[in-house]
Amino acid sequence: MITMKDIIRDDQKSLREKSEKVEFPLNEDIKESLNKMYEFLINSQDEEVAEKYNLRPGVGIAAPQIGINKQFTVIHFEYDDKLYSYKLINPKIISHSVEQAYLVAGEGCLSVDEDYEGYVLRHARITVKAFNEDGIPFKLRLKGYPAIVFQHEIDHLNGLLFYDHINKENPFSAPDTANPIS
Ligand code: UDB
Ligand code: ZN
Repeated sequence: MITMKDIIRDDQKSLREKSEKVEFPLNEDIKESLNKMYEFLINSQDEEVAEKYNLRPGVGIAAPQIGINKQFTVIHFEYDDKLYSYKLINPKIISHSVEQAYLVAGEGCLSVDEDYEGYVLRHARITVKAFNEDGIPFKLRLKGYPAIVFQHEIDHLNGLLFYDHINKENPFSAPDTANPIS
């Protein structure tokens, strides 16, 4: 099983590389990685398992975070009574709002052990195109917190970390038009 010691931290430069597209049909290694990443999210959200193995409660994890620089990510969380549970291969934001949004509490990351305070400005609404494990394309329209999570994970596939988006001079500045999400 994946535990925190398997997760690549932000002092490793592989986390800053752009990941390569995945080819279909998926090979067994990638299928196994997807399953292990999903299992990590489930385990990390289970209070007993998380305590036993010291797991942070994850809502998403991207392949570069386990040392695989390929374009896939797994997302699993419930929000507003809706389940967001996806294995995304070669995901891409194909359109986004001009309007921005940010989490009032800021962001963290499984790959970042320190706290970085400040607003992470992101697109308020996105349309993501991705492929499932069988190579079938699908699109998702997301807003609010789910849109933040998907952008955070897709950023990892491009070598970006949440604190890259924090304004260094003024970490808690945001345009009046940006949506605070609490
Ligand atoms: C997370 N989890 O998984 F509101 F039950 C974060 C960590 C870094 C704190 C583990 C998280 O926000 N969990 C959470 C939030 C709730 C209620 C709850 C659990 N990530 C994913 C990550 O690092 N992926 O690479 C960081 C999130 C910050 C904003 C979006 C993703
Ligand atoms: Zn992250």
